[in-house]
Amino acid sequence: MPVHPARLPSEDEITAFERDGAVALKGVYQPEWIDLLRDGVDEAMCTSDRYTRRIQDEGEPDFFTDYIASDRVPALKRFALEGPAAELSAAIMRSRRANFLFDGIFVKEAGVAKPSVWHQDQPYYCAEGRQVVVIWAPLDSVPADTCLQCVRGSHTWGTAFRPVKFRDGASFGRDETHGYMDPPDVMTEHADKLMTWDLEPGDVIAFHGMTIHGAPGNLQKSNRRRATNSTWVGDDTVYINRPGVMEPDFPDCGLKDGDPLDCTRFPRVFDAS
Ligand SMILES: O=C(O)CCC(=O)C(=O)O
Repeated sequence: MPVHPARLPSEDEITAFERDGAVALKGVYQPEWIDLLRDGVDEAMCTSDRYTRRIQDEGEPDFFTDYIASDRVPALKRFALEGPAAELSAAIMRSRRANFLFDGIFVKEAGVAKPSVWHQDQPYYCAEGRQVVVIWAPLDSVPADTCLQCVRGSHTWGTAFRPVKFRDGASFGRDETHGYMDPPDVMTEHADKLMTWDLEPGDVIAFHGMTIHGAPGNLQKSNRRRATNSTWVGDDTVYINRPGVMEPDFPDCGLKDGDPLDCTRFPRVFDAS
């Protein structure tokens, strides 16, 4: 079994997550797990795999992103399988179990102006269901003007938006003809619904897989903005093969549409039953 988080979410926090699609949970990852994640990110940044990207706009430092780095970095694998995220995720989803889907790394060096595009996560990948939570964890102090931002209530809109590539906004081959709408112009249409937070290492944002979110650049003078996320699914969530290219994709997972996301590729890390 994985370790317990430093604390579990309160009933008010779970209700806020259900209502708003995102909630900040302060002080839930113990310092030793933050150290492990920092080591894992350092190692991931020295290596690469099929989802490793170093996005560099003219004259700017790198915006490093990666998915499933836990496949090649033991510290990240250990965090996923033994760390505090699994039980936290089950609690926030009100699920008996939490299966680990994959993890992500998002490092914006000081001076990276590039924003992380507005998007929902689920339309990128193979999870269909209501119990999907992403736990976004900063590894540095993050002021609200640099932090992840979430559009309050957008997980309840009943609309899947067309996923686009962070680097250049290119399509993954899913659009309106497949039921994926053009993403809204958040800053003009939904600026009044933006939620963001001042966070310290150990705090996380738990957001729903259908919540629209994005992040500004890191215009701090010298502070890096390192963050990892991990995506978890619960009892009601199943595999879906989406049209076009999925990211990340798991071609060898052996699942077909409607199968529970509960197998070696997507291990059941927490189980309260
Ligand atoms: O940290 C970022 O800049 C973006 C994170 C993100 O989009 C995610 O966690 O899904």
